[in-house]
Amino acid sequence: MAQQSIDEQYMARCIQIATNGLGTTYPNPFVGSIIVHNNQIIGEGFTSEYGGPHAEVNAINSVKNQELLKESTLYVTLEPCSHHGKTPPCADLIIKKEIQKVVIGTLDPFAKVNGQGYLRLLKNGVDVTLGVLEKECIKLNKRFMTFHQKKRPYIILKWAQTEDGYMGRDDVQLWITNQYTKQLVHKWRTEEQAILVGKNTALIDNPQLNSRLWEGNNPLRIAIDKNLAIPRSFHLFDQSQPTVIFNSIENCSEENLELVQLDFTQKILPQVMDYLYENNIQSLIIEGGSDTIQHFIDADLWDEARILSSDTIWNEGILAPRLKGTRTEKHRFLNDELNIFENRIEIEEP
Ligand code: AOF
Ligand code: ZN
Repeated sequence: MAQQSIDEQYMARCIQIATNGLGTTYPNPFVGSIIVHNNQIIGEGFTSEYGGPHAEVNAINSVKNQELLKESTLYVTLEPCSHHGKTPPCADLIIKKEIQKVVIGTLDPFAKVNGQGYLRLLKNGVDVTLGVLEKECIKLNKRFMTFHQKKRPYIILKWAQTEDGYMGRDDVQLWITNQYTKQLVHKWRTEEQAILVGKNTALIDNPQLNSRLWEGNNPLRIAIDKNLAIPRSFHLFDQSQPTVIFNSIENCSEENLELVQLDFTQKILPQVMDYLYENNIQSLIIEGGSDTIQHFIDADLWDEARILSSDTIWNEGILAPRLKGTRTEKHRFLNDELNIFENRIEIEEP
């Protein structure tokens, strides 16, 4: 088999194992790495929880016979780091272990690395191949990449709508989808670093915005509530997880609660983005309501929409948000009996 295709197969395995880290490594990217000796995988690793070892370290440590490293190739989805952060540089470890060949998916846009890990390997005589399955490796860490390139979190819009395009009522909370999709949404919540709703959704639904139906981390809860109208008895204030309320009133904070004052005479979404960037929030899922989501769409502040559509007809209610001029992919979701679709729409970079 041609070397390129062999490299691609091994890189595909790296991508596969990297996803084990999704939702646990923030604000670190989740990376996958394998060690190949004589066409055999002899070690594998993925990024540990935040603060823990990187993928390459875990892959190297998993090799029983460390002597074999000198004759092995290390594959990794992201450029090995070159800086001292919470952990020492992976590039130095690779050099120390005398690994001769390294195959990298894509460069790390983080300012402290940004090509320097790649260069350090080259300068030390390592045979480096760059850009294997590059598109896939960039997509794998779309959150981390977007955060560093656009200086804002990766934004996912999520809503459920009826077949005739309604998503709710302004007085009561109604369910469009079912227990299976609810669980799916909780899984999605474990994957993102923060979750945001507007005031109306908070008032009508009194949401908990946690991941109680799926094993994993809870996201940072965020609400936009100009006049602090959400009652303190609501779930958002139960102190069960860190919560940020953007408002116009005062600046004070309590345990697990941050009241962040914005200037409501100016556009607020850029201010929200600045806050999230400064606080290293790399991904955000927005769960409503319609107006809040529409504001993000109108400001072109989104990367992906996940729309759960059921075959119910309401004939009235609050209209679901409208996306403009984007590529749509429609998937039949769950099984035929449930009649629920997930449309996943992603903005494609030129
Ligand atoms: C790698 N392999 O698996 C990951 C990398 O504070 P630290 O030491 O954990 O470093 C964090 C930075 O390291 C992070 O911003 C990103 O640039 C890189 N992540 N690098 O070689 C990995 N997760
Ligand atoms: Zn590293």
